[in-house]
Amino acid sequence: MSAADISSVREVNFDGLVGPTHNYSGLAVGNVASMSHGGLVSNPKEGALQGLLKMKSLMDAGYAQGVLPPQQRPDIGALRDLGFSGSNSEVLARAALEAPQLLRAVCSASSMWTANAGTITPSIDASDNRVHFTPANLQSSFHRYLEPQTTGRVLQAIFRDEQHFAHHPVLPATPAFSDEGAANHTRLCGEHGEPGVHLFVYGRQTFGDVRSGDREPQRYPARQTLEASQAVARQHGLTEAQTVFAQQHPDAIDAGVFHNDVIAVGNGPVLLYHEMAFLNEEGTLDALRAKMSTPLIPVRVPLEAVSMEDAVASYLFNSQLLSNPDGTMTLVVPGECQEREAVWNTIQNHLLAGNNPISEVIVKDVKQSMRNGGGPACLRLRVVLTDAERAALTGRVLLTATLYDDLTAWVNRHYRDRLAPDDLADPQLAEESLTALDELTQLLKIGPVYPFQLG
Ligand code: SUG
Repeated sequence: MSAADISSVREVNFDGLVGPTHNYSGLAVGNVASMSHGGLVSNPKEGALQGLLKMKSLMDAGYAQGVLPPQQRPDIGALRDLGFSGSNSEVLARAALEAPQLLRAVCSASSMWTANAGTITPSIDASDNRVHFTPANLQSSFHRYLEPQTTGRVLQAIFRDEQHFAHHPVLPATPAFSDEGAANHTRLCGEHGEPGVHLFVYGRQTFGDVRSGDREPQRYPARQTLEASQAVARQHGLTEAQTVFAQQHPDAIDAGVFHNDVIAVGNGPVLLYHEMAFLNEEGTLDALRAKMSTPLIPVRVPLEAVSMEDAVASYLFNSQLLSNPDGTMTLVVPGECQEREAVWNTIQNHLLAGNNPISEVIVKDVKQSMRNGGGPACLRLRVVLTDAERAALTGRVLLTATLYDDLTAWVNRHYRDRLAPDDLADPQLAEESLTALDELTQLLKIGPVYPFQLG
């Protein structure tokens, strides 16, 4: 690629829209926020508007912003597969009575966290010069296992042009290949248009050498396996020289770090991470240094500056780290970082004042999502695209002022501002959700991506 081509390459952050059934059901084991907020009343309208505002302000600041639709919930088809029958209202009523935990699972709006939608390899790193996609199987939890089929359809609808985009199958949805997508994958490079090294972080290993028990988490599940990460790298044609596989620190998982993006974030040559992120910190950095063609800029936050409790509660590391044209970087942090003194001090005195490209901090309120354990970085899927690839996208998915206005009006028209766990069996909610998504597919011009079931 010529210098001009390299600079035409941009990272597009595709944020997931918060769906109309966004609620607090405490479904995610090992995710402290989700577990502790189960049972609260949610505000789906506020959640969706908070997400849209985040997208709008980043677009206004000059960053390329995309949007991905939510999935159809409640997933009545999943309840039918589990033996509930009758009309849609009957299915919902029976599930509410006989298996309320299943009803809650099929109502989760978890597809908003698009960092778990899949793993993406930019064309610059692929031998066939196409962008590669693998939807994550999310088999660790039932409510998220319901996502990959529709995720695959959405990705294939938007990234449809076969000349530019290649889609791979979801990995086998079994514990050995447990995959949670880009939340455990970081691409390190010079500029986005230069070749990158792919850091895959996993929590456990299934085959091969048996690891001693104390090197795996004891309290909470490890959601990513080495075997899954290796399979994704293989699908995308990434070579040994382009990949580093590192084990996440098991103590971090046990402290509530259920994805690597809760304890580390990378962008360009910068890797911002907490001391407890990797089991073998030095080995991981050395492996990256050996493979990268540009010097790695590690920004390490020690335990004495930010405790694990502060890291998990504030989601400091679930920030978006964005490149600016002048070579500096902007860190987009959730509002919760301001509420913890140690975290805020670290941002001011260590990150901003330190010898690294981070020169600005933007604070965003995504509280509705945060209460379910989803910060700014969970809400976005990064796709590095050339000019030609951006031009080849299908649908109206790159945010503009008009699309923002349309989406905001759409949310205001269709979303409730109050949803309690007991409301989930309301057949009216299912109808509202369906009507909203039907309209959304027309608004985004992405064609039929939902397996719509009407009553
Ligand atoms: O998988 N929460 C999600 C949060 C995902 C955050 N993503 C990243 N770190 N990239 C999860 O734990 C809670 C849903 C509920 O309880 O309804 C939930 O699934």
